[in-house]
Parts: sequence; structure tokens; C-alpha cells
Amino acid sequence: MKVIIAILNADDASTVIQNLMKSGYSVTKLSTTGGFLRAGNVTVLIGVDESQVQAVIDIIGNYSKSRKLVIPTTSEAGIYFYPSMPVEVVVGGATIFVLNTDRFEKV
Ligand code: 2BA
Repeated sequence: MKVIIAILNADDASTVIQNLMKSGYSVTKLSTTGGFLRAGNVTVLIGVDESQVQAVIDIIGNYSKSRKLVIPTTSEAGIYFYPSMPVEVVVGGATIFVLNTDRFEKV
């Protein structure tokens, strides 16, 4: 048994979840926030047999797009913050972790 943790862009999340569920996978959705952009994203937990891991990753990959965002930055000098050059970051598709699970039970 494996647990897949996938961090999705909020704009892709419902399509990814719909397609996972259509393929028969159980999904738990968590509302999360990225530490760098401090913007909302969506984390999903999916428990599957080892043989299903790649199929789940393929579905997530097929429906997650990468996006370029331009974000403002500030520089700090003492107690003052000065606006400086905007920077471009590429966000996503999805960030995926696959974890081993010792035990899975529903009681
Ligand atoms: P955020 O932390 O808000 O990061 C959004 C995007 O900003 C990242 O996209 C990356 O392109 C950029 N970024 C993040 N940290 C940076 C840094 N220190 N310097 C420069 N640019 C930086 P993604 O890599 O696609 O990540 C999307 C979201 O996935 C992240 O949102 C975070 O919530 C999560 N994530 C990514 N890698 C992770 C990791 N190793 N562990 C835990 N969560 C992760």
C-alpha cells in the first residue's frame, strides 16, 4: 500500500480530482497554502496499491498545467521595505510524493 500526496494548483484541482474519481480512486482533498507564494493550493491524499501508483501519477500529470507567474518582490532596509524588480516563477504542474504505508485499516 502506498499513499500519494500531490500538491496541485488550485485551478487544476477539480479536474484532477474528477478524473481520479472517475477512474475509481478514493481521494481526500485538503486546502493548503504554499510557503513561497503564500497562495492557496490543493493537496490530495490517495491511498493505492503499489501497482496503481503510476496510473495515478499519469492522471495527475495529464490534468496539471505549469504556469508562469510574475510576483512583486520587496527588499528590506532596516524597518523600511522598498519595492524592487518583479520576478517570474514557474508553478507546477503538480508536486508529488509517494510514501510507503505500514498498515491500512478501516474500522
Ligand atoms: P509555493 O511554496 O507557494 O511555491 C510556488 C512556486 O514558487 C514553486 O512552484 C516554485 O516555482 C517557486 N518557489 C518555491 N520556493 C522557492 C524559492 N525558495 N525560491 C525561488 N522560487 C521558489 P512549485 O515547485 O511547482 O511548487 C508548488 C507548490 O508545491 C509550492 O507552493 C508548495 O506548496 C509545494 N511544494 C513544492 N515543492 C515542495 C516540497 N519539496 N515540499 C513541500 N511542498 C512543496
